[in-house]
Amino acid sequence: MRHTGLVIKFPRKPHELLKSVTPLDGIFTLAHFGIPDIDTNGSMGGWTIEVDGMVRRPIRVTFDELLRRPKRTVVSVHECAGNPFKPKQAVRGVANVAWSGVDLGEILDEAGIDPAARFIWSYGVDRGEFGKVRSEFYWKDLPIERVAAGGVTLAYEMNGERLTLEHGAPIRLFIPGYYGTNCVKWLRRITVADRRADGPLTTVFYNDSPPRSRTANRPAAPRPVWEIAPESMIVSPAPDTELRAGQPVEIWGWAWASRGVANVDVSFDGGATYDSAGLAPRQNWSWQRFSYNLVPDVEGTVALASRATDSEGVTQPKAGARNSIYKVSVRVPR
Ligand SMILES: Nc1nc2c(c(=O)[nH]1)N[C@H]1C(S)=C(S)[C@@H](COP(=O)(O)O)O[C@H]1N2
Ligand SMILES: [Mo]
Repeated sequence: MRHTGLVIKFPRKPHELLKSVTPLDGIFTLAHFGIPDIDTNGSMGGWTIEVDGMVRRPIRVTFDELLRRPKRTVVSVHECAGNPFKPKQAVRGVANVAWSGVDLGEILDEAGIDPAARFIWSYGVDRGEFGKVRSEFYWKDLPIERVAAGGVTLAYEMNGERLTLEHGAPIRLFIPGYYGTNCVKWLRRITVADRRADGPLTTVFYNDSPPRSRTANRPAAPRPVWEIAPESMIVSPAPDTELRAGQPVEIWGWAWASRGVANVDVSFDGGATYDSAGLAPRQNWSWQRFSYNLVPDVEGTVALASRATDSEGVTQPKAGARNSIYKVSVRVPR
């Protein structure tokens, strides 16, 4: 390993995420065991990905072969679920990225999936200790239906540039609508299985406790940290901006959710009351711009907040969740 131990490059602040597609130098990075020692100066053309498990015909694809296949691009939100030991903490490590590569579904079709298969496991080459648990690989899973729904990519480009080592060169998995933790970097192997992956990253870490139920006589199963919950962020005005009473100002930001955002509400009293904002439709799996024209009519400190609701009516909690409502306080001097 080139750097061992947890590597974190912190995300930009919400008010710095001004562009719809986040420039590469503004994208956060996370690696649990460090950055593996891969020679990215060479061509890496011989890097192979094994496809095995419940398939008719196990195959291996080299990086060179992937480059010759049809290139697909998907613009999608990329969000870190945050510290697995603090699942209720909102970290807001998020970016919007154009991912290019080969559709995983096309590769799996060639291998031929056994009808009894239910999950896709993916392995990175990195290994090490995280949270006092040793892992032989970074390995994760996703339900097979998610691949069928489209957009799941063996990605080798971000924003039209070859992947850098920290982001998973030469190839990583990208699953639009799923938290970053599932998007395995330095991808080496795809295994088709009939059960969830059995490594620490899918059993010990990254499972949310089930919602409490007083009626169930059996504890509900924990929920894998897969789909991105509805979330929104005010980009402008930035915290502590001085607004002028009577002067119109645009409150705008980004909203996203695995299923797409249906509406965004904005509050000027710290979340006590809300008014509906304008919302752009979703393109691809991208985040969506919301906007509200405010004419400040009170003086003092104003707590702005935004709240996204997805297409099934699920909305952001006030506090105590990774997708808690984000507030920005601004000043209206007298
Ligand atoms: N192989 C491997 N893949 C990984 C990780 C890792 O530690 N090892 N971390 C995951 C987590 S938690 C996140 S949030 C994303 C971060 O991707 P990025 O560094 O390209 O932004 O990678 C994911 N894929
Ligand atoms: Mo993450």
